[in-house]
Amino acid sequence: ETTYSSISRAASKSVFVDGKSYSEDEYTNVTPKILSFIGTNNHNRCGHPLNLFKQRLIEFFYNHFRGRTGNPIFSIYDKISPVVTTNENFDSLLVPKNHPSRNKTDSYYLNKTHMLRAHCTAHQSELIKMGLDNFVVFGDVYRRDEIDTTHYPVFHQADGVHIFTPNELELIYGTNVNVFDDDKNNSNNEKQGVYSKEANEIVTVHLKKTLVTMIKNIFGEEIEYRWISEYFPFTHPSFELEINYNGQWIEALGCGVIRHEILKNAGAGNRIGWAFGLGLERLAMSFYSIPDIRLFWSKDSGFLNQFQNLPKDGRMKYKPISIYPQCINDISFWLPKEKPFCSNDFYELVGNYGGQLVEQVKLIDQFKHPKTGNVSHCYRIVYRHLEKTLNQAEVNEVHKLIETNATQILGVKLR
Ligand code: FA5
Ligand code: MG
Repeated sequence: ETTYSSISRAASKSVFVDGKSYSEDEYTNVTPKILSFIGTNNHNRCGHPLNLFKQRLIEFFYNHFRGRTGNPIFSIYDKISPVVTTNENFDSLLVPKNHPSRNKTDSYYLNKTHMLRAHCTAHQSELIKMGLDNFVVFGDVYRRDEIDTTHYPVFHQADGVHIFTPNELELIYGTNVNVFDDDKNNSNNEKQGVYSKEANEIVTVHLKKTLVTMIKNIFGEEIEYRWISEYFPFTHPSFELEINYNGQWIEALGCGVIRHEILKNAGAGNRIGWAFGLGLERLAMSFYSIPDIRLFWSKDSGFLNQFQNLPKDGRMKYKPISIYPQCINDISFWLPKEKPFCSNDFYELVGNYGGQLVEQVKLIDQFKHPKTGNVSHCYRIVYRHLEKTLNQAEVNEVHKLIETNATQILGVKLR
């Protein structure tokens, strides 16, 4: 990393991201590799498991929170640039000047004032300043971290905020609630000094109930979960929600009652509210049984294809793809005129004769001859062995078998 980035730094003196330039200084530690992830936006790519999972979360927030006229009250943001100021990522959230997350060893800096967001919470203050009370921000976040099956230097988060109107608190509580405490110094493990015991209780219970409902809504009623007390500079009290997946507890999200000072600085000093931040990969990995976080970056069609035709509310168990390379062979034929032909028959035949070697089959082209009216289909068959590298000769043998049987059984004529 050191040599690579110092070479590029010596050559340019500026970092370019999204058409903007940032002059380098002693803080600059982004690498070309890290910068190359920006703009990929897996969470916005149709058919990507992160996108499917994001849609489930959006659906939950739209349906669960509705205004008096039945309209969804949460707004969704998923196209905010990951380049933020250190003020947005840290100061606006009351992160102390000496907090370890500010270190160059932990975060990616463009320079002293600009960085790649380390969490989506970086946008909280700005959005509240804009007058928003209910929103969820989806985005890619960047942290200097090791790479293993559950950690990657780029991952995605969803950050939600819900700020209560006085009317809403009253509706929940049944009677008028004082948001603030008469004794401002009355802070303890359970609450911030400024807020009243009742308001703090209502918001904490509402927060936990919402997030558990969200998790159950996605994973099913049976999902096992537990709350853990946590610390974040920007919330108090703070919690972490863990879910049990295959006997293992995984950290799904962090949350808490927003620090009053943040609301005050953003022009909402007369209010109380909650916030949470969750890791999209972590939850999507459990949901779809994806064993390795690196797979989210896979360009291998064996990975992405499995999610391609999945309905938005569908759940599936990811089938591990082999590490061995694919062999791709196409087959084209004229359909029989004398009997009906259906693609599923061909898929089944390919399965019968190709067996375990076939990873995917798909119709990639069809053509109707303008004069004869004959119809031809072209299918792409992707072969891949689970335990070894296939050679073309082996594949050809199976492919030949499929051709012969398609001719005999289905009555097609090879082109
Ligand atoms: C945060 O990032 C806080 N901003 C969350 C928050 C927001 C708390 C609002 C309170 C209010 P944390 O660093 O724990 O917290 O990350 C949040 C979630 O992101 C984790 O629960 C986990 O699901 C996911 N996550 C964290 N680190 C990684 C990683 N290296 N790879 C994949 N997912 C990760
Ligand atoms: Mg955490």
